[in-house]
Amino acid sequence: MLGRFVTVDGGEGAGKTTQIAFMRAYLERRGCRVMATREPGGTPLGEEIRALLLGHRHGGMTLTAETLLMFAARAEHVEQVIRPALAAGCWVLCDRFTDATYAYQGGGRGLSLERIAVLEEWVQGTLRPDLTLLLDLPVPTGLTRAGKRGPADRFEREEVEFFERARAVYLKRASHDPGRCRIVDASRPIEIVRTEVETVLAEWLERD
Ligand code: Z5A
Repeated sequence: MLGRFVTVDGGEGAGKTTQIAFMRAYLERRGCRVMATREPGGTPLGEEIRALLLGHRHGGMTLTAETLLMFAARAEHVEQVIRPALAAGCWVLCDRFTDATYAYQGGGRGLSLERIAVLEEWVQGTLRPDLTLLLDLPVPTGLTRAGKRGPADRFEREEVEFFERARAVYLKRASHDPGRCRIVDASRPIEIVRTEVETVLAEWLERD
């Protein structure tokens, strides 16, 4: 069976982690080998970079440094984890990927999308997700969910407008690339979202 690169993206508290656990179980029941991972992170160095990116004491990080750190973690992740797993026939389920850079560093912080595209090309070459599930929900709903988890990290302390701009970029990218992206209404109850996500995966399994 072919490996597939599936990314799950979306705003704060959209339910990415929750749904990836269901997706993993579903695909394994269907006989797939699955590797679940996340960004920023996914490798020992990537997890250290994640701690720098999310850590409170780095509130003054420049946008250039933030973006390059995202891609430094991604470079490790792509070469050490994602490409080898795909080559071994695994379904790779990745909690956030480059759409998040376009949304947060591009939409949220105002970095030019052309600059992000240059880094994407450099770090990933031709690697792009086969399927991206965009878990979309109103920003206040997601922030309320995420807020119940504990102290806010460096991103979670941003203003609502920052997340609204990120959401707009996510939705624009997804609507311009319907072959890759599926927008899932993540404001609905967990089990409803799960059913829709599993239906999408079932369609992809049919393609193999
Ligand atoms: N970032 C970036 O700027 N640029 C990049 O290139 C990348 C990332 C890759 C960390 O990401 C930050 O990195 C992120 C963007 C930035 N910050 N922001 N914003 P992250 O993915 O680790 O952080 P996150 O977005 O804060 O993830 P999260 O809040 O953990 O959300 P989630 O995984 O989507 O949600 P969850 O943990 O599954 O669920 C959250 C809670 O909601 C939990 O209590 C669930 O039980 C509940 N939940 C889930 N689904 C539902 C439904 N359907 N109904 C009701 N309640 C639900």
